[in-house]
Amino acid sequence: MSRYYLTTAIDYSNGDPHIGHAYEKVGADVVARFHRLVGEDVHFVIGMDEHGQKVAQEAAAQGRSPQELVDELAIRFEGVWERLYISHDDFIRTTEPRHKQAVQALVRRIQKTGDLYQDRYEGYYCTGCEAFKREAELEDGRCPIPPTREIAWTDEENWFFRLSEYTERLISHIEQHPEFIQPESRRNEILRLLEGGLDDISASRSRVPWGVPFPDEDGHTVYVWFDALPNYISAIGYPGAEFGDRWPAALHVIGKDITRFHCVIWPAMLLSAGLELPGTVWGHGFVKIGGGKLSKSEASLLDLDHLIDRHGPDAFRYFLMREIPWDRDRDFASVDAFLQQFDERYNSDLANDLGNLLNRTVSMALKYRDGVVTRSEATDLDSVIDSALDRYQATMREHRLHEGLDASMSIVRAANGFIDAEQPWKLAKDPEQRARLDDVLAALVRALAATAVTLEPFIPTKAVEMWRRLGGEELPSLEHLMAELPETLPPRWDTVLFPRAEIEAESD
Ligand code: ME8
Repeated sequence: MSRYYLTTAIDYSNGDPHIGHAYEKVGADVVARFHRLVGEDVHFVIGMDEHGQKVAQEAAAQGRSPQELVDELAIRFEGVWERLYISHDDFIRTTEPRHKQAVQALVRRIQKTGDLYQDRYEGYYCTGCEAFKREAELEDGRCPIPPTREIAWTDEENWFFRLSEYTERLISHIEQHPEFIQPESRRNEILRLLEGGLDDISASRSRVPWGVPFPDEDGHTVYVWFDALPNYISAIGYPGAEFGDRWPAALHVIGKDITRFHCVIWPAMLLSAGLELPGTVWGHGFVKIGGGKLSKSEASLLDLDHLIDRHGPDAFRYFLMREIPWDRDRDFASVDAFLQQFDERYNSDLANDLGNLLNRTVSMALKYRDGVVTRSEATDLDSVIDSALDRYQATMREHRLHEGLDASMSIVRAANGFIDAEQPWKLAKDPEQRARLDDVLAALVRALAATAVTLEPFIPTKAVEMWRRLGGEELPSLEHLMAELPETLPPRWDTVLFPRAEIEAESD
């Protein structure tokens, strides 16, 4: 069975989970579930980035110890991921002993290759990015990425990593492996950056006590990105032998603001340590409101628990994946526009198109055939299903998740059109059309089955509910879908897949 190890960014433990975090975790979960659906041995890791100045400052502001803060937030994040059906196999926290040991082992290994040296760092540090900044990266003395944060002048003795030595090797790896950085826009960005040359970077901090102790160097901690990036190997047992069973990762899912860390610093660290590079780094876009990054107040208006409660977890997952393409930014004019769009999508795609298709098909099969669906001739609808399934697989394998979702929903649209064109209620009145009615009903059941299976990565519990309403039990793999089609629908049940939402009229 082929193995598929994928990860997401580990989230900073300095505040509540927000919609950007949810978008990323849901997208990665869709990828994980798709790979399980095609029969691969998936290992999916997410987690928390718990060290560094940002976390220490937040704890201090709350008058608490950093450990207390990160323990509480880890529970909060995991609770939301559970509500959103994130199917991770592991949840790595950088304060765990297994992680600290792995980081120290990796630092020692890099040290042995001669890529670490001591020097003095004098320059700016942005706590928001947890990154050292060149003067040229600042605008009016501030970092433009988290513009609300003060930038601090730092002067400290550090261990430095010879990042500059890896420029050529990174360029050649990226050129030889077009799949390494995706989507294309991110790849070009990183190539441009590399062409400009790299500076060495600090690997330790001597003024930040909240971190992994730097090996054999009292008072130094590992620089937070040098600590965070190795979560991808600590979670699978580095430096133990079992690490080799999962590494290299097939995919790192991250946001576009941290591609530099994942496509330059991380691969250079791995090359230095003599480890293989991950297959693909996917830098997804940003959810924006009013053109900018989410402000704290917008993030709290888009509270994840409220959004999940609004139409249920499946619907929220659907909306994120339907409305925010996986390869670029999506800007909503305002929080209200976001919510309005969510309600409209819910009613049009889920309550109307999908819910009605299921309802109409099941009702007709029960009414006209007592729920027994006979195997039948292929219809026009079947050729739509076949080509949608091909498109689904091709796009999902390339991580074009919004296109995969569209392929799946195209079956729903075609099936609704098919009902309107065939008018089964008329066929049912005409004894000569018996065979045609059987063909039509069976094709509709096949369409729904294909929809249920292909939507599983997006709406996992509703997809299973759909499958059960068709008479199935466990969802089959994509390969066995048509062979495992149930033939008898269970009697009617009362629940509606997606009840229509009452939408309040716009207030302004
Ligand atoms: O960057 N839209 O943590 P983080 C989409 N700890 N994605 C967004 C987003 C938005 N509005 N805002 C944030 C960190 N993200 C580090 C990662 S990995 C070794 C260490 C994404 O909590 C962001 O791009 O700031 C990142 O991938 C993830 O959420 C966590 O962000």
